[in-house]
Amino acid sequence: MNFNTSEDTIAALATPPGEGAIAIIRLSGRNAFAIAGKIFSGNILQYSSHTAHYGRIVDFQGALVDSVLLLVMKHPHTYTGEDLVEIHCHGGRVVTRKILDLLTDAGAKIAKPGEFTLRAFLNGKLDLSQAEAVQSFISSQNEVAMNAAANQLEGALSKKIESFQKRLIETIALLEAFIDFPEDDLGKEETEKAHTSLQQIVEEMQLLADTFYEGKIATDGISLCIAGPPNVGKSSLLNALLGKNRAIVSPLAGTTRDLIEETVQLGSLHLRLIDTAGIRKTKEMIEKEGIERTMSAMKEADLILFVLDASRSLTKEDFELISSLDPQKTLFLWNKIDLQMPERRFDKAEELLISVKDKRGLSELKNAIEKKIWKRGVPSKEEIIITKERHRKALLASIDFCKQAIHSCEKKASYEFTISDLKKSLEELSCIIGLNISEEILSSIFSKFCLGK
Ligand SMILES: Nc1nc2c(ncn2[C@@H]2O[C@H](COP(=O)(O)OP(=O)(O)O)[C@@H](O)[C@H]2O)c(=O)[nH]1
Ligand SMILES: [Mg+2]
Repeated sequence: MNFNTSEDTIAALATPPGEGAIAIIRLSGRNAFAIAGKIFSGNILQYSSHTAHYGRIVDFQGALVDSVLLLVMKHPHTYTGEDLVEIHCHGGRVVTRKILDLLTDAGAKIAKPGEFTLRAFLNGKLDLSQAEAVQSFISSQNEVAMNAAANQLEGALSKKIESFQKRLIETIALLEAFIDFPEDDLGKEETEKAHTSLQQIVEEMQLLADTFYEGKIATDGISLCIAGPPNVGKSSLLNALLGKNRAIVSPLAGTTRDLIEETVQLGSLHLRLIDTAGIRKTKEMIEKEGIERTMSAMKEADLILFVLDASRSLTKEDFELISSLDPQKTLFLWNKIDLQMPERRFDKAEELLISVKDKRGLSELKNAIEKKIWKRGVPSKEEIIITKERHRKALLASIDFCKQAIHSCEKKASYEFTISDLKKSLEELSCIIGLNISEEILSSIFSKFCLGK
């Protein structure tokens, strides 16, 4: 995707399209004031920065289009770092279209998705990881994702990356000094200092890279598959977790045949819940296909809630199935304890006693799901967690180069090799905050933004 050149003044609707109390149209670039001035009743060029003005938008024949509030913000203290105008008009499809048409007729270009933020990045208002955080913040589905994005937007991730860089640069400087003055032999103590420092950096970078586990859960959510034999209350449980009657519940075995998927927010988790066909031997074609789908849904799921009926004994088939499950990603639920407590329990597996009918054990179930997923606990508000695969890859590459540097340090190879590896490690970190970044990568990042941002 090609963005407009920085010579262009860009315009876009910054609020969601459709009907609303107000809509905001943004205009950014060197001619923003002149262009807006062509269709606004007031004299924009005379306004002071960061002031709001009530006036009329008129077409080129002088006919009234809308009464609006117009915000004037002069560069460099603006979101994009350029002159910026916001037109707060009535939130209708036709009126916003009309104003945008007038702006383009007056010389503005329509902005591509993410183009305002791209300009903010290019003008040094935000670094790349902060710019990426803008979209993550807007699209976050839960508080953990929102906090992670907020920290990143505030520059916490950038600061952390910069601190790694600073320490790498210090080590490079130490080694370079030795190359420049080889007669001053780098003492054993100093070599050890460099070695320890690099090892510490690697450890800390690895810890940060590992937070991608939490980051992915927060941003992508998790898939949770409800499975088990027929008639144990799987669909009833789905409905209870959703708080609505989504799936058909019936005393007849084999009622649910296809997968039923719904998303729901459960505490700190964004869940994709999947109800499945009960697993049993059957000759019936459709049910058979349903059971195959159950099996693949179980394989793909992050977590399986394996439901059993506490009021009936387990069959040989049930046992076979249970022993084939991965205990790492399975919670066993004995349902219908309103009828009877289960006869037997498993030795090592995690099990819970519930009654969907009486709503017993459901809040314990929610806690158990959260605990099972957030293996290290729910991330705190201040915690810096990475949420982008791009960042994780760059960190891992940086770690690899750093490890190579440590290795050549240990082998007492020439310091040139160590320095060269450390510089590569540094470059990988730079990519995260947006130095050394190709246009292609920039384009792929910003094109995922919503329009007008
Ligand atoms: N007594 C009792 N019956 C339940 C409970 N949960 C579900 N049922 C009943 O068990 C039958 C099968 O439920 P359903 O959700 O369709 O099971 P599925 O085949 O596993 O999806 C229905 O008649 C439900 O009303 C429970 O906790 N206690
Ligand atoms: Mg069912």
